[in-house]
Amino acid sequence: MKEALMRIASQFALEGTVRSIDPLGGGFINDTFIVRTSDGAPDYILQRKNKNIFPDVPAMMENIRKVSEHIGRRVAAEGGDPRREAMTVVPTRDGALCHCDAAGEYWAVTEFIADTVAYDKADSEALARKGGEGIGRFQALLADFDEPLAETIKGFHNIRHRFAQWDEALGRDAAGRVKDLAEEIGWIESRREEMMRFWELVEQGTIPTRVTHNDTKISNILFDCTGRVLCVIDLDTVMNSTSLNDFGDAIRSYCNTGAEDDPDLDRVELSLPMFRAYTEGYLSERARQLVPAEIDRLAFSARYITYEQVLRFLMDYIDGDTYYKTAYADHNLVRTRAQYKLLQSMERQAEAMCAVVGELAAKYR
Ligand code: GN1
Ligand code: MG
Repeated sequence: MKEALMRIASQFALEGTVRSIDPLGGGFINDTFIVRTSDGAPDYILQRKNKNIFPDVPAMMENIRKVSEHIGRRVAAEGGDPRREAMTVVPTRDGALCHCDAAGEYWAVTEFIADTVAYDKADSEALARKGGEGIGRFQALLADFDEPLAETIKGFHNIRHRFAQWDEALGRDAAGRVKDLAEEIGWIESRREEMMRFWELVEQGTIPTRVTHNDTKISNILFDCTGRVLCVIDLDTVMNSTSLNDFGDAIRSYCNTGAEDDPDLDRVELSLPMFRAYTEGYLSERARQLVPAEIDRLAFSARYITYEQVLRFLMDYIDGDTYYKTAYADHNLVRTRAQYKLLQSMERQAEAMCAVVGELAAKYR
């Protein structure tokens, strides 16, 4: 393994001499390694990209390069350090953005940003506010990005596309589980129209399409040692969609008082103080650039993304657990129920969430 990794690393235009390569983090999708070098050169992140999830890795890397270079230029223009406040994609010695090995696996390298702090969970309002500022700033830095981006996962947060997959999954009933899921399937079907109405606003252009990150959990933000947001990482799913999805997915992960897969549903609620904190951070960076149609649906977007997550977990359960890694037999069903509990909590607090958005949007306009 070690030698194989060394051989792969040697394909890339790294500075210095490679000292060691070790596994890093516990991502669900890619395999990640840290490459340590000597001679004062930077260290690097080496990743095997999951080609089952990302069918076109070169196109994905091209997205990441374009977006990172754009952020880097904006940071430099503001007097910041693009090597710390933006990702840097390191090409292969032939100038390609990824390397395909003999087994057909795709590898890519970015510079490691040293002396940073990252969090697994947003456990305070102060941190939630900073996370909101981080994603708000990320979107703001990309507001003038006008190059085409590849759609690396088709219809990722497009509920019309998800319903087409859903209908197929129900028809296939690959694992023979549909007969036991009448109640859970009803959760999806009873909200189908409401969700389509939101998505039609995106399709009609009433809600604009922008550059979106699509995985806005707190662990994808690097902070510096003083606690300042430095850089948003994990750009694998950068695409064009509505910024509301990035907001909604952050709320889904930051504001849940329980775990995403909490077996104890009493622990799962939407925390309104955390919602306020994230929203305040986000709108402090973004309120002036959003159109009224976006502000008006900001609170709803949290329900939209949480609903989509219920659908995706349940669909994977129906398919026989082929997409998400699972830790035990009914994991996807437990995740489905926990996310549904969160959705219900958001529905109950919908009015209060809208009031928070209204108040903070007025404050930062
Ligand atoms: C996947 O593995 P992770 O946490 O980066 C998924 C997200 C889901 C999330 C649910 C490419 O992300 O969309 O919200 O699991 N990413 C992909 O935990 O499908
Ligand atoms: Mg991710």
